Amino acid sequence: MRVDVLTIFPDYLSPLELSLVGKARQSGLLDLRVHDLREWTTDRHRTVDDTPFGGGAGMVMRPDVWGTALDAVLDGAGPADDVVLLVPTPAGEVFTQRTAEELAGAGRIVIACGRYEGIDARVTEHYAQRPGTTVREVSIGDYVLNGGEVAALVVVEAVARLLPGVVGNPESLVEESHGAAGLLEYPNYTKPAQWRGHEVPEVLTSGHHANIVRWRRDQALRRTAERRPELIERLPADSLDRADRTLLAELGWYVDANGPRPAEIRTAEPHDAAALAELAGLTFPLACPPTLPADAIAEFVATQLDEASFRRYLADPQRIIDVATDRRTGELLGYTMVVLDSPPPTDPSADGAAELSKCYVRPELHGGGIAGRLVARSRDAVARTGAQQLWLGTNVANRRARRFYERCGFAVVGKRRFEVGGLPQDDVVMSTPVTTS
Ligand code: JF5
Repeated sequence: MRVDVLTIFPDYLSPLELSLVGKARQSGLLDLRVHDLREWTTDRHRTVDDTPFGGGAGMVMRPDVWGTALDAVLDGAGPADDVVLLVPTPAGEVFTQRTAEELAGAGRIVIACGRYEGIDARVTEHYAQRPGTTVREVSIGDYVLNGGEVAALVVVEAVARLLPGVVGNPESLVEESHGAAGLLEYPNYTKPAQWRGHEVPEVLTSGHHANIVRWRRDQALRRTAERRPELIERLPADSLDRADRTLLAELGWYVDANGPRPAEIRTAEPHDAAALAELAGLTFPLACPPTLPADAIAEFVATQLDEASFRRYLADPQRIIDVATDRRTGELLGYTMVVLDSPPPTDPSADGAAELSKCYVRPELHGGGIAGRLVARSRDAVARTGAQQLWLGTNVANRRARRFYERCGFAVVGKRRFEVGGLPQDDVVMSTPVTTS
């Protein structure tokens, strides 16, 4: 690949003689040429800049000097079509790994390093019209440098290491492109196993490969959520497995069809009554066995899960309702309702038992970790009341619910009959001890 850099400080690019890029040049994989812009000046002072039209501070680089220089370099050796004219500027599109990959596939690159307040805007306008040429103004980050040279170093290094044969072990590029699947890298460790009192995470020395893969994935997700939450929002939903979703839920995210979104878990408020009734009406029928007639379900929904009922539940000091909502839109995603001082039918004399009477999440969000967070929050709230156990009843036929509650620490302790619309239903009773943490 041919790369030309134009600058008034050619020495600034001498690091490109070193290391991997230097080797790529020596081996002929990279034909990199650095030119002094002042070679194309015509006046005694070798002037490259002038005062800005319209006034203001600083100087602007003259288009005539740049035009002569760029014509000479572009019409020199190297492919004439498929040229990218790259102009580093804080006002450019963000330079990313994707940009580097695109540039690695270009025929040739010419980098124009501006100084002062930048280059007269007609230069990019002009070369954008040149056949076979693409102009890209790129920013390497939201900060200001004195000139484009350091950005040029960044671009050349990022592109050169993608050229075939430049990186010794192409495996490391493959590993990276997994990381480039949108997460920050997990932390790395090597010997010694103990250093200044800091240990290597035990899982990495366990030899348990699957656990190591999972741990690294968790670390990558945690780091990304903490440092670059905007990257979390760009993860495709189908790239996230159940363990990812459970972890993301702990970190305050839920996953819908479009990918992760910030969630909020909070105590329900009176204004939630209508949304709670709407979600209850939607989700309750889905938890009923197929043998239950629709009118029995409808009657239960109309009398126990309507807005007025939820208003009463919300006002009842014996009930704790928690909700999960989309942090941006406020949309209700799921809810739990606990009834305090409600002993399980399997142990009617149990003192200080609380009932998890509702736990529902929008069906399209099932498996997204929201229900687990809601149950954890309900359990904490119950623990603060001093209750010893939390129990629930769920239809015997609802295996999915039973498996979920088991993962939450509930165990089956017996059975009960539960009336829906006047028809007795068989429920399993499950319970979990509640301890103050
Ligand atoms: C430059 C006008 C170019 O400062 C930068 C830069 C920051 N992020 N990416 C590039 O480039 C030098 C400064 C002022 C034009």
